[in-house]
Amino acid sequence: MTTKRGISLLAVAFLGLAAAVLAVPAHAVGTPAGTDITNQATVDYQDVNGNALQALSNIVTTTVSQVAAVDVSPDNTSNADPGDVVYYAHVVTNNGNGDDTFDMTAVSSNGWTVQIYHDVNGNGLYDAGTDVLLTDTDTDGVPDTGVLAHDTTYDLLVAVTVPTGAADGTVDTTTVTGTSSFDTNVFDTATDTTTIQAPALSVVKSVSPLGDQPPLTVLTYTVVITNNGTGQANSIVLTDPIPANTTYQAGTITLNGTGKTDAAGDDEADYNVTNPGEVTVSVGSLAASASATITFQVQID
Ligand SMILES: [Ca+2]
Ligand SMILES: [Ca+2]
Ligand SMILES: [Ca+2]
Repeated sequence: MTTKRGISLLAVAFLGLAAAVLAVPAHAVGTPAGTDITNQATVDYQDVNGNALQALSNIVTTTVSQVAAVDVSPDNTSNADPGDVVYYAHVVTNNGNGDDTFDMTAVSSNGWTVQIYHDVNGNGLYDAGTDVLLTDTDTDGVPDTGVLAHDTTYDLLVAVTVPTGAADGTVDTTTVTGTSSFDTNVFDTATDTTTIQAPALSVVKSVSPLGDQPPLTVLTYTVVITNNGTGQANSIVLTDPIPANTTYQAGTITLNGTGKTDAAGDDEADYNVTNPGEVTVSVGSLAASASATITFQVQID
């Protein structure tokens, strides 16, 4: 009993292995369409003297019909900045058993502009001048792969254009669909998920000392710029006009605790040069969650 059980388990394991090995090169839905399956029977017999005789049956023929199947892979995810064009690589596989043309669509959940390219050199990257927009080869109004033989693949690039005004944290899902022209009920989809990383600066000003102050009091203004977004902010420039009824106190500008001169061109800051009557500080870049602090002083007239 134990031995038989062991043998049967081994047999199952072997069959499973054989199936796995056979599955790799096998056609996804079997024998190619148009293949003739023919069958004929032979009967051998003898007469009373032992002479061999033979009779053949007629031949019956079955032609394999076409079945459509398609795979669109893989699903992709990416981060992107506003204004980016993100290219997602996909492979369309004709898993049917006959020639087929697959209509391709790609639709953004946010209604963003999406284009589909043939990745002509199959490198998964957009190459200007090499990769071309998909065309409608069968003139049904939808761009397609052209005729794909069974068990062959076609390389695509889906280009998602992120609008310049896209807010930090916006998520877009673009659905890519390939539909069989042989059987329009047969389709497959893949998704491209794009998460927007944009900078979002807050600017907070404070004054010291607080509260009502008499003339000749020196006021220290502090400006804190914080990037609350998930994308880097670049080319940050602060401008701050000196209020009426006050006088700027020479040489009081600081950036992140370091003193800056009032002259222009020698460091990040100046007073009354880049912008008349104003403090101007070129802060530069702030990564996500980073902040910069600017201070300067005025005296109440
Ligand atoms: Ca390419
Ligand atoms: Ca088409
Ligand atoms: Ca300066």
